[in-house]
Amino acid sequence: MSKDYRDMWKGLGLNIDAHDGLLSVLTNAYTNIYLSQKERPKGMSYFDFVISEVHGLRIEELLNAKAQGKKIIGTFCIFVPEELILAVDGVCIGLCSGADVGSDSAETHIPRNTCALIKSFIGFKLSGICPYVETADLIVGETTCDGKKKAYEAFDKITGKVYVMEVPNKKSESDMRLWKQEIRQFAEKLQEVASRQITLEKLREAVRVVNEKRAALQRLSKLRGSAPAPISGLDALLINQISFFDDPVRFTAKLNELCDELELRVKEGRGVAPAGVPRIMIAGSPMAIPNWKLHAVIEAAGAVVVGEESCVGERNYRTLLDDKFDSVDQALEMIAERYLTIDCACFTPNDDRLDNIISMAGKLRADGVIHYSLLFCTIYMMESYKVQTSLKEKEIPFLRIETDYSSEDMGQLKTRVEAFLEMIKGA
Ligand code: BJ8
Repeated sequence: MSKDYRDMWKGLGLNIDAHDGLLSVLTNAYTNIYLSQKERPKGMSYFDFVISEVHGLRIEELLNAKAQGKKIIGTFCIFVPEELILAVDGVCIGLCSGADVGSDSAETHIPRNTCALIKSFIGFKLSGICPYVETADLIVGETTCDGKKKAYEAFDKITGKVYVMEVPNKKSESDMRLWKQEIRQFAEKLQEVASRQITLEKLREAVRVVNEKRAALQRLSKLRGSAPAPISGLDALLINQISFFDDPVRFTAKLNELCDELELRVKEGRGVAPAGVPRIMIAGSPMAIPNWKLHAVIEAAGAVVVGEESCVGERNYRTLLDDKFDSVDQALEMIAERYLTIDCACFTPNDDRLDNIISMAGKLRADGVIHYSLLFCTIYMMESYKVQTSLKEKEIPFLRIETDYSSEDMGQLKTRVEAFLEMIKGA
């Protein structure tokens, strides 16, 4: 970290000893998993810097933004439209939920058999180690899975900042009506919290910024389809994770610079792993920062991860927002329509997701798909059976993994992944 931020953390009410412990674990994990990689693109140095300052400079930036009257809006789901947050001059931050932190305290509010992502965001808050939660003016939840829906009640009790958007579970006309209403209400809530009006001009600018960020992420995804892969899955995952909390304009510029470098690599036929190593695509539950577990196991076993069919991945940037609107009302309708194309497993039926997985596996030239569900994430665990059937029809090798954030099952995971890779190599 570039300087001592202790006073800032104390001012936010963090538990300094516990926070020091977290930072030291994170630094060690990052050094072992990330900095030990070979053939990393030079452009990754910016993203390394962002991680080194994740609780430092970025928090200072958020506090400066607050001092200028801007509001910090925390989110947990890609259904929350960043465009609307930017349109009230707000800052959109994906909150911490990817580490095994404070589980025991979390279990005093929610059941033991809850997915690690939910336990993590409650655990982070109860342990007093998340500066983002403390900085946020509003935390936006959503009625996607049952676990989150109910956990937000507990989270509101603990933080007093939660607002919940109702996401329908089907995509019929009446569901669309409900969702459009939710989008309008959310826009009103934001205007009230930020004491600013959403104007057509602001909305156009916000849509441009978010579309450009998503287009840069699409560009990265397309480059990963090259053989040999020009960037590791671990690095690409990190970039996707950072896209949720970095300044969007700066992030997009840095990602485009990195993509320029990767394009050169592709032209020269240079990759992070030799051509011919198994190319694996991951599908399923989101991998919130710092959840790097499965990618680390797969790439340590000699394969390369070429894509994530996940919210921290393709599901987040697959569709850009149509920017041809002439009024705020029309824009809100188009925002609602764009977001309801998201193929989260919370929908029934959700067959678009199956088509998207097949198409993605083809574009990325994946040799196999690993379906990843967090333990107790019922919706993705359930849907993995349909994914398996569709991939089988296309003769694409498939492996189902259910895990959490602990390291207890690392040995078992390693054995299963290695056996899967051997099967692919022998096919
Ligand atoms: S759009 S995937 S970000 S809801 S892992 S908490 S689903 S039990 S995160 Fe998600 Fe939005 Fe859907 Fe994406 Fe529940 Fe599963 Fe836990 Fe999950």
